[in-house]
Amino acid sequence: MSSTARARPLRVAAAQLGPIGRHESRAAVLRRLVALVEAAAAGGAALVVLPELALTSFFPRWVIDDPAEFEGFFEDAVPGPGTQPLFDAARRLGIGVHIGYAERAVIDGAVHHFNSSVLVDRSGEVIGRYRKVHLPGDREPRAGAAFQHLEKRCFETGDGGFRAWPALGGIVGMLICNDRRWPEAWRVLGLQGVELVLVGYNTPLHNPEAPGHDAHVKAQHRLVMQAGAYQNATWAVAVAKGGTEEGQALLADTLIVAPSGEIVAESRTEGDELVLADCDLELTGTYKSTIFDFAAHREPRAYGLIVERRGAGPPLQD
Ligand code: ING
Repeated sequence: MSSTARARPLRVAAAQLGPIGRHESRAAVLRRLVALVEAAAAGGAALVVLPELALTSFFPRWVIDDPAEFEGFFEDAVPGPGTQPLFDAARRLGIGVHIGYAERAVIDGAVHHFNSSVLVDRSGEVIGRYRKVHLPGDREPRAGAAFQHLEKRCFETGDGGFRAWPALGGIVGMLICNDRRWPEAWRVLGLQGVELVLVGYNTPLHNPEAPGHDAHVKAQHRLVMQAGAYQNATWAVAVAKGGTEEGQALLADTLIVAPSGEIVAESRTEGDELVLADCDLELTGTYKSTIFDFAAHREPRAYGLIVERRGAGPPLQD
C-alpha cells in the first residue's frame, strides 16, 4: 500500500472462552474474563471481544424449572455490580469491551428476558446494546435429545433491530450467534456503513434436529462469517465459547475476517484464548466504493419478497 494511503488501524482482541460450568462461581468467571482483558491490553488491543452469554454456562441447553435458578442466569445491568471487576479493569487499562450476557429488563413494569450484548468504549461509556433477534431452537423440550436448545423458551426476540454506532474510529455493529446465518441481519448493518461486526456465539457441534449437518458445522460457521464480511464490506470478529461445556461439545474456531472475506486470524485451542489482529478499517473503503457500492448497484425494487414474506411461498406469477 502506498505510504500516502490513509489508514485507520484498530487492534482487536477476540477473547475466546472455554467451557463455563453450570455452577461455576461468578468470581471464577470474572477472574478468567479479567485475565483476558489484561492480556488484550498487554497485546496493545483497543477492543476486547467476549462471546455470547460470556458470564454463564449456555443454560438454554437445559429445562430449568426452578424460577430462582433460571433468574440467576440473568443480569439486571451490564456494566453493573455483577461485572464490576471486568469493567474496572477495562477502564483502568483503557480498552473497549464487547460482552454477551443474559439480560433481564423491566419495561413498563413487566419483566423481559433477552440474549443481549453490550459495547463499552475505552473510557467505560456504553456505546450501544443489542438484543438477539434470531432465536434458534425450540420453545418446548425435544423428547430424547441429549441437550436441548431452548432459546425460544428462555428469551424474547430482540426489540431493538440491528444497529451500528460510531465507535473506536469507525462504525461498529453487533450480531449474536444464529444472527450470523441470516444475510438480512448483516445487510441491515451494511446499510448503516458498518466497518466492524462483532459476533459472539455458543454453537453446538451436534444438532439433534439434523444430525446430518454435524459434519459441516465448522465450514458453515466460516462460510457465513466470510460471506457476511465480504458482502457488506466490513471486518468481522466471531468469538466462541467453545470446548465441551457440561458434556456438550461447542465449536471453538474464533475468527477475525477482513472485508475481502479472508480469515486473518483464528484460535488454535478450545479454551480461553486471545486472538489478536490489526484491522485497518480503511480497507473497507475499497469494497464499499466499488463492488459493494450499495447506492450504485443495489436494486431494492427487486427485493420485495425479503420483507413481505416470513416463510417461503409459491413462485411469483407473471
Ligand atoms: N447457536 C447456534 C448457532 O446458530 C444452532 C444455534 C442450534 C445452530 C442448533 C444449529 C443447530 O450457531 C446459537 N446460540 O445461536
